[in-house]
Amino acid sequence: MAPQTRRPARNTTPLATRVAKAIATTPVQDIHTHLYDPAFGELLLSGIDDLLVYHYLVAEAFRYLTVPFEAFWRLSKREQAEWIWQELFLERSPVSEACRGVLTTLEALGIDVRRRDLRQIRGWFSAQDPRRHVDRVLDLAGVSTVCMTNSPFDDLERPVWERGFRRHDRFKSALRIDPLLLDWKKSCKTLQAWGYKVSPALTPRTLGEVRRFLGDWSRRLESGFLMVSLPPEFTFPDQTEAARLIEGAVVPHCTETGQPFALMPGVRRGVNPRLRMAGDGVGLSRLEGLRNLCDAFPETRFAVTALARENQHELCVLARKFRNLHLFGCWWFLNTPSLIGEMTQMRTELLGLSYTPQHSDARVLEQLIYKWRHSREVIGRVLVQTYDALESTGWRVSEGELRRDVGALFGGEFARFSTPAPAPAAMRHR
Ligand code: RAT
Ligand code: ZN
Repeated sequence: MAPQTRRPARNTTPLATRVAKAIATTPVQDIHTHLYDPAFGELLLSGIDDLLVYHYLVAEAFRYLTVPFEAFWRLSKREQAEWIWQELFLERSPVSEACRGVLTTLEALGIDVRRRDLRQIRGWFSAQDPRRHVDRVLDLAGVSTVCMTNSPFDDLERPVWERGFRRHDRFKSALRIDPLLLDWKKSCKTLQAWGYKVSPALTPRTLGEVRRFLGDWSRRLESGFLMVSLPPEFTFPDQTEAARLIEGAVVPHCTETGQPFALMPGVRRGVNPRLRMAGDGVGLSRLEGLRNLCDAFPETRFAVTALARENQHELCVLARKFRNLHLFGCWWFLNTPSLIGEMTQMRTELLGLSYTPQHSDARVLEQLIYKWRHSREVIGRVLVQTYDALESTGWRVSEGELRRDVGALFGGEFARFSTPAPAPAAMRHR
């Protein structure tokens, strides 16, 4: 872009008000959720019982519950929700982030939380028209689009994709491939059953067939990118099947189709399997593997969110070295106000606006409301400090520039990163 001399007029509105306005009015493209297009029916979780049995809350309820784990799992969803409501909301104050999130959500929907009446809350949800409710929630959350996490290995969602359906234009797709990379023994058999000529040994023919599988599913989902979550020990290059499949099939597929590959390192699955989905933990990741991937495959774009707080600084430095690396979100145990604040400040200081501060990871439709409301509050606070420091140099930021910058953070920058590099002719201007 040619250099410009545009000096914004002096704006007398306080900076905090201008930032708050930009944050509140800029729609978010939520790049990682576990929500489903309404065409998936009951797979799109919604309502107070689903909000209460969220696995973040299950883990917290078991801090206090004394019953055997199995006794809880034998209950119906409704009963589990009642136990959690009793334990986390009535027996003590609901101060944790996940608890407060339920209340932020209810309050935003116009439900009076002061009554503490689960029956009345249930009544409110069952009175909603499901179709209109989806768009209303997305609008209330200030979210323009959500990206689903779609796995061909999921027996509940696969048939829906195979049958085909009319897509909701606000639900995008990412192709999730954890089983393919992390349990090749099993997924090899699954792929064989689906007609791919793969063998347990990762021969060139097998890798070619895995690419064919990825191609078929990328087309079917119209996926924007591929995703995998990884254990802390993952490294690259390596003799593990995951590393060899990434090199021989995933990276070539992503390069060929122009899709980024999102890596989510740091999850230790099943630390306490008795907690089922709530039983996963966190570990410090080795990031050399990521550095080697970025270095070896400069044409492939890697989007990364790591689960350990202690990995965040090294990741920022790595992103300064590799433009094919994009950091996103404060994932899972990091999605709490104090850590979002710390990470957003550090990322802004080290990376400017070239990252995506947050994704929601919502599993229940209405969670979009609190996850984005809470994140917007924290990101807003960090941005006020950031622009305040900037303006103390004498530099002025116009309202349009604030909107532009927030738009970049709320999805614009990820979209730019995800778009294949421009043709060389366009580079002449730089
Ligand atoms: O945050 C979560 O809900 C976790 O259970 C995981 O789904 C995690 O976000 C993931 O995508 O693996
Ligand atoms: Zn997730």
